[in-house]
Parts: sequence; structure tokens; C-alpha cells
Amino acid sequence: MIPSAVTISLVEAARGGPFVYWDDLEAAIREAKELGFDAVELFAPGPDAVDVEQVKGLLTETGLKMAAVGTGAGMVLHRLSLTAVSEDQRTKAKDFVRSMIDFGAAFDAPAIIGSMQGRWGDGLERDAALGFLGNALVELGEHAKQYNVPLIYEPLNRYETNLCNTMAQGVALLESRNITNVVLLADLFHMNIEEVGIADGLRDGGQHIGHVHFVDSNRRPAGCGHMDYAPIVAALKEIGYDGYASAEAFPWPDPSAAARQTIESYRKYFGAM
Ligand SMILES: [Mn+2]
Repeated sequence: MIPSAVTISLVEAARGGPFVYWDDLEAAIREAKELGFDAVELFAPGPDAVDVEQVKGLLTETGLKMAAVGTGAGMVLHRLSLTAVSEDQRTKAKDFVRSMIDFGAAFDAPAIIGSMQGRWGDGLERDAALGFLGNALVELGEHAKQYNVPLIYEPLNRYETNLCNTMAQGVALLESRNITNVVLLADLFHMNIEEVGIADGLRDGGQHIGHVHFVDSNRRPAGCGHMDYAPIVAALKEIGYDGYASAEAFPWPDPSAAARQTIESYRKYFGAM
């Protein structure tokens, strides 16, 4: 069974980004519970942005899980990147991710490396950048291991990174360094731009896929674009995927409607699995 999750952003600077809920964490958790989600995914400004005990209490009370926590605030708020040219900046980026791995671990949740991967260029060669990224994934994956959670690495579309755009490239990066505690995030929006076929891309990721961003072709909630979900769900079933289908989508037309639309699509496509 593939459980459902919905994103909550507390990062004001990311306003306009693809997160379903905003502003009020408690209200979002309660509404997610009411709609029938299994979990929430949290995009927070930093490791001290929320009262961990209070959020744990809310999750226990509602029976929801924390599916994952994002680390993108390191880029959005602090301009940090794991592939910065400056070693000092790379160290700061790793320190920030480590603090978010610790934060997620309080909820038994893995952290996601998305925009923090950065990009090559501006005097940094592609191979050097991939070397920095690979080394960071090894180190941070090891850090996550003590909590019995993986680290999640997300290939992004070409407008957001030039490092890994497809599942196959993500697999190649992990396998080139025998990285074992890092899994791939298959974001259907990015895959719709980069993969020859989304279902084939999921098969390329295979056992490496540990998280899915469930969203439509235009980054609106599932069911509001032209994504063909049947072959996608069939491919996930084929590879034995049992992680979350997490709604990282625009709050279109508004957060509540986006969450409702998502859970309806989730039931339609994953309900029979
Ligand atoms: Mn994503």
C-alpha cells in the first residue's frame, strides 16, 4: 500500500511555490487528517522553526506521520548549495542539511535534498560539481543512518539544476559511489519534463526510489493537468514501491481545494492497489 501525504510550507520567502498548505501548521495537520491523508511533508525555514514536541503531539493526536522534511530553505533563505565553489560555503550547506536531518529524525522522517544540490557552471566543471554532490550524499546519508532513516535525493528538471535531471542519472550517481542510505525522489512534475516516458523513468529508478511527489503536469494538484496516471501507478506497483505519494503541488485554486483534489485523485489511482 502506498500511503498519501500532503505538503505544508512555513517558508514565507517560498510563497508562490508548489506547496499545498501554508502558514498554519496545526490547522493544516488537522485538515489533512479530516481529508484522510496518512502523513504530512514539512518545508520549514530551519531546524528551530517549530516546537518539535508540540508538532509530535499533534501527529500523535491525529495519527498522522511525518513523511519527510525539506531542506530547500538552505538555498531559499541562506543561498547555500552543496556544490558551491567555496569549500566554506559547501561546509555550511552540509551543516544546514545535517541540522535538518536531525530535525526530521525527531519525527522519524527523512530529509530531502532538492534545490540544495545546486548546479555546475560559473567556473565549476560538471564532474567537479558531481564529485561535491556525491561526496555530500555519502556523508549526509551516513549521518541519517544513525536515525534509521534514509536521505532522499531529488533529481530536478533542467530549469532548476543541471546535475541530475532523470531517474537514470540519479541511479548512476548513487551507484558510481556505492551510496546505500540515499534514495531517489521521483517527482512526477520534473519527470514529465525530463523523462522520455514517466513510467519508464520510474522503472529506471526501480529499487532506488524512496519517495514520490504526486502532482500533475502543470504542477497543479493531481487531476488538474494532462498527466496519465494509470501507467505511472502500474509502474510503481511493478517496482514494488511502498513509500509515500506526497502532494507537492501549487495550492490551486486554494490550499483546501488542492488538498481535496489530491486525495480524490489519490483514491482514484492508488485506491485499487
Ligand atoms: Mn519535488
